[in-house]
Amino acid sequence: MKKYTYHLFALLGSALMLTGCGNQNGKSSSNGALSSSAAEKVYVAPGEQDEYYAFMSGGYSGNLTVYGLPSGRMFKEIPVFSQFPTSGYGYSEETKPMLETSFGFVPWDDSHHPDISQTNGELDGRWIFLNGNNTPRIARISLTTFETEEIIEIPNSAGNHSSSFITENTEYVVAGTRFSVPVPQRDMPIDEYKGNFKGALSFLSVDPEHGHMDIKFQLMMPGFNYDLAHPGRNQSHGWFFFTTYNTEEANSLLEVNSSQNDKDFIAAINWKKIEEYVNNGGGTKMPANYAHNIYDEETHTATTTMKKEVLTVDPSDVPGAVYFLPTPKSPHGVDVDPTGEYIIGNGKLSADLSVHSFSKMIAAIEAEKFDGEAYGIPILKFEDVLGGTVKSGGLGPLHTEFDNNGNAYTTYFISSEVVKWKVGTWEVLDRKPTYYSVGHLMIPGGNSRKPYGKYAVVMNKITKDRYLPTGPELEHSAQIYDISGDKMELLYDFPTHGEPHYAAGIPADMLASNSKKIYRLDENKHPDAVITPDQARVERKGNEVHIYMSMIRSHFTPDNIEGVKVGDKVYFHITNHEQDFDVPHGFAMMGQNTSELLIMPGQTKSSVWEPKKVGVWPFYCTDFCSALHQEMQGYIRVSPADSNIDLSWSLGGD
Ligand code: K7E
Ligand code: CUA
Repeated sequence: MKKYTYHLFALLGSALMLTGCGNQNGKSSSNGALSSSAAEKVYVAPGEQDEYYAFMSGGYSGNLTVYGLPSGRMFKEIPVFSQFPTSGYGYSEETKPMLETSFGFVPWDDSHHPDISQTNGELDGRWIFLNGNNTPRIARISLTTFETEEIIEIPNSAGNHSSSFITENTEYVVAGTRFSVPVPQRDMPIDEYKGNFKGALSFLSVDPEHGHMDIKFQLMMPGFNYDLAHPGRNQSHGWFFFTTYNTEEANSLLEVNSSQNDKDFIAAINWKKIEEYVNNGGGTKMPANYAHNIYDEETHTATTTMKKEVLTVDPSDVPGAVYFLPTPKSPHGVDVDPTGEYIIGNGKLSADLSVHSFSKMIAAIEAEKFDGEAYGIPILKFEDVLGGTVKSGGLGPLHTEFDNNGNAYTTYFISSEVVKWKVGTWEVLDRKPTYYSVGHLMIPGGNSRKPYGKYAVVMNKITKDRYLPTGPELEHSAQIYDISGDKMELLYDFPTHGEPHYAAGIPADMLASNSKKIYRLDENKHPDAVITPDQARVERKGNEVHIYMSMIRSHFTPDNIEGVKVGDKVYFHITNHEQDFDVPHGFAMMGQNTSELLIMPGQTKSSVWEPKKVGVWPFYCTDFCSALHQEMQGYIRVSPADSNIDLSWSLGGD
């Protein structure tokens, strides 16, 4: 109670300080002088649940975090591209293949842009996709298990940043390269970049039933940097828009050399046209080598397939498929409004936002009004495609999202604010500071046909004084605004994990009821599962020892094992026999060069241990599972390599 009162005071204080007045809605509070409308709006009482899920990318954590809105409470960190000892992801034998690439095992990445699957341009809550920037990969995460189910590597790509955005019916998830590179990769002088490097924009088809991804084609674009992307929707469905910078094709000191041109481009890609071309046998198959990793929910096991070929398309072979829209000045984000008519280029070195009109673009294309070409790709005239300009007075626009009332919200990194403006009249309606230096913002459904415009969350790059200091390294900070009224109202600050770039939000009721509770033991198809008591055993195969073990409150079967020798490779295959929601058990072996495993009810996981020292070594359960959790333990006796002690084990009771 004391804590709660303190919390309210703190909220009240910050709300007063930042908005300048307390009860701006005139909504009288039941708690008298102690509460503010801001505090009430984010307060989710004990036992109550949030209205929205928010999925935030982890940036350099490589993962995805799940938050509740409006409370800002973090529910889960979903490991995606990084090994994660909390669950054993990337450490267990079943999940190690998820992190395989053509470079071998890469247990980390830099994740920026989550995007939730859509049907008819509306969120459908099946999957969420996430990009790995560094070693180009796209992941698909199930929104029933909240686990990573698939990761596909993107060949010919480097800095997979204009990713992972999806089309209106999740036909494709798109992966665009940030860095152009030699294609195929080869040993060549860097100063021969211009004209020789290529920028691959990959379109990955998504199987509508299982979500499995496959690279349908790669469009081999000129050697620019492809920064961000968004799909067309409604009338512009069938098109995809990518921002570019460094159209100068500079290869050093880009800070200066890539800002020479007054305008860079937004590339407009008619993917339907290219799809048709490819379906009719167009494109060139190119040798490639990339990993496709799929996690099977029935066997709880991932497998890696190395793929050897990719279909490439030269844009000049498909007339009418690609155009360039001049956009000032080194644009970063590109965002499409819910109607699909307006394409907003956020020129990070300009003060104004240039809004392109899709219908004007089509008219200019039909009239063939071009202003030259670049590498055979027609350039449209800036004035012909300009739908409007937002003169906001802000500096450094990065990203825009939309509400369901025809308003847009743009973040300004340099002036550290979020600006609300009217789509169509370009009139600035409101502006609020952010703390500090905002990157993306997120409105649930705010990049779909159907935004849920109640809250906006901004994700900031700099934290400084927002929280108690924690040494030089601070977590990043997000702010949540109520955007349901005419003016935005700052409600709350909350720390985020890693560096969230973009995020995706969805109404809680679209996911909560589908969330999986347990894995059914009778559906467990793991080849090493222990389903019946007689399957608990230990087997030696040469110098491999396989321990088939079950776990239930509060013991392991078997628990004591003898006959293991130094130099053996010991595999633990462990099945959790619980069939109750939220009763995981853990497993940790002393001296093992991996992490613990956290095993969900009905699930089987394996880990490997190479004992290096003679002795009797304990293992134990890492998750406090019952009053007798501390009793959930066992021993393994490790004998010298040349010992002749037979394998034996106890099944309890002896
Ligand atoms: Cu602007 Cu990677 Cu989308 Cu960071 S990106 S903010
Ligand atoms: Cu099982 Cu603790």
